[in-house]
Amino acid sequence: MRITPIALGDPPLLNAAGLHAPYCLRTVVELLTDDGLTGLAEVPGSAAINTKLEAAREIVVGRDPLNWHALRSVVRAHFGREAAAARGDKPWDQRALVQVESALDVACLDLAGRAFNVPVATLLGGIVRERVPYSAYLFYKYEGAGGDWCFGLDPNARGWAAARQQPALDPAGIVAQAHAMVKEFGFQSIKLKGGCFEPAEEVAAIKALREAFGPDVPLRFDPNALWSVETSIKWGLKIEGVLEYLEDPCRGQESMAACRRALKTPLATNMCTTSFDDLPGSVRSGSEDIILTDHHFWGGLRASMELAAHCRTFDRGVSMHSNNHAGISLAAMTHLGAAMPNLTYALDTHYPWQWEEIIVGGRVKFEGGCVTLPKGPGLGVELDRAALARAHENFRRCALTERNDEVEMQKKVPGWKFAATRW
Ligand code: GKR
Ligand code: MG
Repeated sequence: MRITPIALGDPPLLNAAGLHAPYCLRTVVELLTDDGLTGLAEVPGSAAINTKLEAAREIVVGRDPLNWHALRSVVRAHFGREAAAARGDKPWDQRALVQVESALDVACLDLAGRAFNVPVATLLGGIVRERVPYSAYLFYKYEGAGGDWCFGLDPNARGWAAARQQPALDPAGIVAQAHAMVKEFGFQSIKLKGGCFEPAEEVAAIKALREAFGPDVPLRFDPNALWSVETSIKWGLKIEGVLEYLEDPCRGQESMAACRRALKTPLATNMCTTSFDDLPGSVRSGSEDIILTDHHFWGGLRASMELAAHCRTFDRGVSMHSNNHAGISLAAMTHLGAAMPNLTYALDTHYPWQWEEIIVGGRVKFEGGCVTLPKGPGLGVELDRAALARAHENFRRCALTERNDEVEMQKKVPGWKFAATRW
């Protein structure tokens, strides 16, 4: 079992918890078998996750990668339970143990696919779509592209690479960003990350997007639970009929349920229903219409398929959440998108915001907003060792040990504080 922490350049993107650092952290996990196969996985990187992955090594090595249930129960017996509340109140999920399960699940599936010469999507039940649609993911941002460019701009950048380093702090900036991203990747749906400015400003940006792209381009908006129930209803009513879904306007299942009773717009979540322990509360309260799966946070691709069955039973839609990621995660997300019959929304991805890659062949191509299921067995991707070494060197040099958007924001706005409910 090899564990390699990496850092990839990331622009100064704003969100409810502050600002992205110049690098985002990921960790690459490789499982090597005694007959020479290597299974890959990629998870969010942090000292807490890496420590747990290291601690898992002694119980993983020597196990059968084809017996997932046995491996998962050994992991659970070793580490104990991780409470749903360990998710925390930030936009991203801060649990660590679930990442160990996710990494092992994906790497074991990659191994099985390679051993039997079939794609991971086949092992998840079969391919229902070869071309998996993704959504544009817009962010308010400061000027800059992140990474090595964090203290300056690349004057030679063209197209999306040039647009990516532009600031976007008002509706015109957001619309310009959307045009550049859609032109480059062909996305057919658009999401705006909110929770950064007063609701009136962000709602104006949504209306500007609607004006610019028309009613046929589905729009999503995600204030990451920074609004009170009253604010959610007040502003939600002003954009009734405009959104495909409104994501986590307010915090917690009961608040989401109250908001849902008042609005016709479907509500989606990656904040109030994020684990199997949360499902009974979701059904009882009726907190959302759509659950955003993310194999990193639900404990792997097979766990996401289990979630999909729950969603089918309880009449929930399924869409997909994303954090910053590289090509191994993109391949895993695409296999899940290819195999899940009821994943009928375009998937979220942060992929356009990065420019580096750690897989052979470099950056993955999007056509018409879609990623075509990779050819080849397993996940269908191979590690580019030289690129992995560079990304690991970035990790060593940037000296980040966890994601802390509040600290990054304080570098720009001294004294800035995260608030669980701001408006
Ligand atoms: O990367 O800033 C970000 C996002 O806000 C991310 O942390 C969230 O987890 O993409 C996310 C979401 O809530 O949909
Ligand atoms: Mg969200």
